[in-house]
Amino acid sequence: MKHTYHQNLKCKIQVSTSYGDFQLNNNIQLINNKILSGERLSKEDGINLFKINDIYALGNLANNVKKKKTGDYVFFNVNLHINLTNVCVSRCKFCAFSRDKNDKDAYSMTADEAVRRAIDSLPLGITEVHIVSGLHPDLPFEYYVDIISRLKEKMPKIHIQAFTAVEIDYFSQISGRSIKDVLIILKNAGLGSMPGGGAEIFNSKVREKVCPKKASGEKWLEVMETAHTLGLRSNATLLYGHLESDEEIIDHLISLRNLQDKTDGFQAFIPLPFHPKNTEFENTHKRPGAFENLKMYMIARLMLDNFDHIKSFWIMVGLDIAQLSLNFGVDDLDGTVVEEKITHSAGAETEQYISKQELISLIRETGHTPVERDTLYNVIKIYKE
Ligand code: V47
Repeated sequence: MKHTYHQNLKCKIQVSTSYGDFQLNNNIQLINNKILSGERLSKEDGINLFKINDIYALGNLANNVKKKKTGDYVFFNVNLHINLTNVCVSRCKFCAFSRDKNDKDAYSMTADEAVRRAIDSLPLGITEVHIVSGLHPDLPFEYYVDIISRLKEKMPKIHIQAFTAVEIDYFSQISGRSIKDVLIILKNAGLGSMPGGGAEIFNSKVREKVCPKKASGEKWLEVMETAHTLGLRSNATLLYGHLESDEEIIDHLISLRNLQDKTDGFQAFIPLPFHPKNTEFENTHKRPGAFENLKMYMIARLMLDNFDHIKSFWIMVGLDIAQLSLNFGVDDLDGTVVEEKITHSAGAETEQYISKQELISLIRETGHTPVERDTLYNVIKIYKE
């Protein structure tokens, strides 16, 4: 029989699609069975999850896990982000925020300025100040301790979540103290918990290419383990959409999962999509799209079975995807934020502030119950209809 071009093509597509569908449905079924029986997903399962493009099926799995953990609650917090300085000796290739100290637009806040900024945000009802900064070549460790003590003195009820594991490692180097001592001094000054930044991607080959001067993945994990042992809880992140492979992402998640088994000190995982504008990757990369972002949330939820919270940082994915993510495994929205410089230096077009009321409406529209939390996930208020 003579086939037309279209008949041939249709035939080929049908054959290959039905085989592909069979394989993928099989993968979803296997993964679903594992989840239902409480079996942990393997590295191979994780890599297979990336191949599944049926986001309804994947979303269903992730959402079921989310519901088991937090029911129909979706958490949010009212916070202020502060970046004390953009001067950084690390100059990571994915970062558009950092500057050398003599650059015209380099800045460093005084302790007074940082405290003033926090006090000015009190009328917004903030319960948390979140501080992440560059690795400044000249500011001494005492500068950071002083800021924490003064913030705590002026606002004793506000939780201070500050300094990535990379910053803590740097403080250890500039002060000549051990990581443990640095953390004890900061904790005594009023540090409440640590953000999850600086994790990027743990794989050393990729890390060497995207942030060669930064503390290693092993060091990041070591600092977090020490912090958790001292009773400081923290978050964890992943920067994706640059040079990393699916396998390297899964390895990153498994490293976090292993440490969580040991310490139970992580509160939330936040996947961060790379924004390439004004970075070395501006001409070679584009920002991950909606599909990739949702998939990342779902995969994180399914792989990180020992993390209670998967958080969407709406600043990086946009409010639309942040809202949609609530039906794809995410249970937490960060936050009111107020000021954000890192992603906005790299071309983010989102606002920098959203009101508490807007966050509540956004969550309600998805059929979830908004729950205002403090930094340690104590419930402040449940917003029932
Ligand atoms: O570590 C830097 C990332 C992080 C870019 O713990 C970039 O609750 C995208 O960690 N495109 C800092 N991302 C922010 C961060 C964070 C944010 C919100 C909540 C929490 C939390 C932590 O931002 C850095 C790096 O991974 N980053 N440059 C960029 N061009």
